[in-house]
Amino acid sequence: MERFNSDLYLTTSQVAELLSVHPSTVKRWCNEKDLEVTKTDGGHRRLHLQDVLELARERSIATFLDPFTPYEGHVWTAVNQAIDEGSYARIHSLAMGWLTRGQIRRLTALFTELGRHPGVSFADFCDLGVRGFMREVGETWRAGRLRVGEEHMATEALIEVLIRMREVALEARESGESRRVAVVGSMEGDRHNIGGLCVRLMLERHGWKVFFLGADVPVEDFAAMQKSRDADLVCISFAPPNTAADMKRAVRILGEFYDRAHPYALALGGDLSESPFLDDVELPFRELGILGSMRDFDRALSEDFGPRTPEIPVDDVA
Ligand code: B12
Repeated sequence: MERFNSDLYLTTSQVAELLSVHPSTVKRWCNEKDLEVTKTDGGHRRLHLQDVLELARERSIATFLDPFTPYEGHVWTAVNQAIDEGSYARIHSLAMGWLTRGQIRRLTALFTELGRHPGVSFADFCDLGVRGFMREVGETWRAGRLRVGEEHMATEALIEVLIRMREVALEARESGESRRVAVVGSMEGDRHNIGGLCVRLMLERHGWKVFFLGADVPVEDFAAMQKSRDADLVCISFAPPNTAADMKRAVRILGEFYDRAHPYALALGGDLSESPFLDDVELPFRELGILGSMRDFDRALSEDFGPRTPEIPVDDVA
């Protein structure tokens, strides 16, 4: 019985999902002895991952584990731990191992497959998967156990993953619908742009049209782009060396440029240890606030925006 606790024994529905076939097909394979079946004490069928993958190879059925040979078992366990327990520790340790051994294609494939897995929300993928891993990369670099070049390889790999995911998302989207417009970028002086890429993709998944300005964008340019594109939302990502004071300065400058003929909402976010108190700043914008995660942003986009463009009554702006 003990061996059925192993993560590598799959139920028939897990096999069906992995191979993208109907569960009745898996049962037929079991009955016809194409797959070796082991039964639990309760009489339920269990199939070993390696047997399943062997059958898939014989029948030219692709699975998301194909790029990871011979580590399919490790990836299967890590992905399931992320989905079932919300723990990305195994994903991160696999990714870190491949990074330090220079196996960047595997690292890229791991995050690509994780990002497109139906059991992983895009918000969790960003907050727990990408941010969690990059934090570990940053800490390992600071501890002197990772070279700058390796940190850069990790960054480039994750940027590639986010761009690939975007292409798939854009292809899948119906064109012609009326869309709300957002301007997204990182604060001037800040060269970190993965957070901004997450924001762009989250908005596009919510059906927004996004003007992505990249990193190190002068605050005045956010204001100018908002006006020229008549954007409904401006999103600015913040990370060190910027501080809470820089965030406050950005809000003040945007307030000075605010034109009530072009109302918009403002969302600030990113990796700042302390957030400024904005209570004492006059805010003409409809504020989405300072959001620490994609999960919060996802919720704010669904709840606060509803189906239509936000409008600020002129009286509230004066
Ligand atoms: C990659 C990286 C770099 C790369 C960036 C490349 C690139 N193209 O982005 C490079 C090498 C350029 C770099 C440079 C520097 N870096 Co750096 N960097 C990192 C690292 C390892 C990862 C950052 C990252 O991509 N995270 C992943 C993203 C997804 O996370 P995130 O930005 O937090 O975004 C998430 C949320 O915050 C939120 N979010 C973000 N933006 C927004 C916006 C909105 C609107 C919303 C709603 C949400 C939201 O959603 C995202 C998903 O969860 C971090 C380590 C860490 N702890 O993060 C250090 C880190 C941030 N860097 C650090 C430092 C010190 C620097 C440098 C000063 C180093 C130097 N001496 O030159 C320079 C600064 C350069 C500059 N002017 O910006 C320190 C900061 C320490 C501190 N608190 O002061 C860190 C923490 C590393 C460390 N452990 O010491 N860095």
